[in-house]
Amino acid sequence: MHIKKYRATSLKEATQIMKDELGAEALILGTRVVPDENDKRLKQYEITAGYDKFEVAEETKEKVAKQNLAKDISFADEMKKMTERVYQQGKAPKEKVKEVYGLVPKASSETEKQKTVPVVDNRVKEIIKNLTEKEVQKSVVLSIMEQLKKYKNFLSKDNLENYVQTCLGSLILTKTLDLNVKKQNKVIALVGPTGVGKTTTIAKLALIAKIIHKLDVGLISIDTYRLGAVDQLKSFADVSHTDFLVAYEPGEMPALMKKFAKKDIVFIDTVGRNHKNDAQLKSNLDFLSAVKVDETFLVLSATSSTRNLIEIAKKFKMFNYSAFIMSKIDEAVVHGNIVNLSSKTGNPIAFLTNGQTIPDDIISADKDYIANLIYTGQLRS
Ligand SMILES: Nc1nc2c(ncn2[C@@H]2O[C@H](COP(=O)(O)OP(=O)(O)O)[C@@H](O)[C@H]2O)c(=O)[nH]1
Ligand SMILES: [Mg+2]
Repeated sequence: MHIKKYRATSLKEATQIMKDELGAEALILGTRVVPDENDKRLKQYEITAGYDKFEVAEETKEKVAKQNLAKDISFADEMKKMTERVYQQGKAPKEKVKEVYGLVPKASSETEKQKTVPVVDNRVKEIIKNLTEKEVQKSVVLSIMEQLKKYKNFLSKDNLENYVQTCLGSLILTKTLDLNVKKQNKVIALVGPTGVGKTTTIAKLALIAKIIHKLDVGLISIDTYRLGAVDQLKSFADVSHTDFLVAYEPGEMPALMKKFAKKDIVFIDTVGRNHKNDAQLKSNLDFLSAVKVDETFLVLSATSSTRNLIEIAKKFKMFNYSAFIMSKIDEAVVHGNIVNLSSKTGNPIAFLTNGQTIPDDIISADKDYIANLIYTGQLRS
């Protein structure tokens, strides 16, 4: 699944640009009017298009491939290139190449240290300060510094930040959820505290599954209060013409699942409960335990402190979740808590959500993206 945005001064023009690039098969997921980037007094039309990887025009594929190539130059690639360069210049004995890949202990001659360390050391101090300000925990910062040490002799003030971000990324675990699951009757549940964005995230995932993958989607809401907590998902189901059922008792769950047996994918929305109250949590668990759930995600707000995130992650362990969904990254001031959470708990991040717009504001978790988000605070998409 790919989502891309197009802007132009008229809707017609934006549609044309989209069709030229993605072909006639691309789907328009949404349109909105936005201020012109260059002149805020003017308006532009923005189209959000959804397209399948294989429907993209050849020419575009090449363009995208080139961009990705530039973007994807990973730490290992960069190390390889540098090593080759040094090698070609005839300055590197074989041991040096091994050392780069951490196969033998690094050389530590005083002259080598003196050549690179002073410039880099000053920058490293700034980097530690930046990471700390982003609320990256000390243990994580130390781990990054440990990794950096290995490459000490190859660092310069120009490449240092890239290395730091790569080291940071290596401490973030991610998981991909394939939504293209036709005829699999895949059951996905979202759990988490109240107000973190579970229902909104389900609406985003459901719409992507429906529109982009053309899946038959079913929605189940667990309402343990009988207080109309399901209204929000029901409204979404009505508008998007998605089948929707409500369970009021755990015992009703098998029958509801039977009704949805032919659905490609079923999303179960739970009502947020106080994570400090085990009995309340357990009541949600009783519903989910009554059926076979393929995958459970714990939704956590990126605006929470590391301490709270870790505490909530512990409390929800009983749900046996496979990954986190970090919501509201657009509202968080700093994002160090994401790497703290992932490295501390050993659980991966599956998605990030960055706003209230359905289905646009959801991003599949990617190490490079998260490392850049933490390091720079930029939400670039
Ligand atoms: N800014 C922002 N708001 C969000 C995001 N996800 C959800 N929300 C908002 O958070 C509020 C609570 O969301 P809801 O889905 O009802 O949370 P739930 O109680 O966990 O189901 C709503 O106003 C949503 O529009 C997000 O990624 N960014
Ligand atoms: Mg909800």
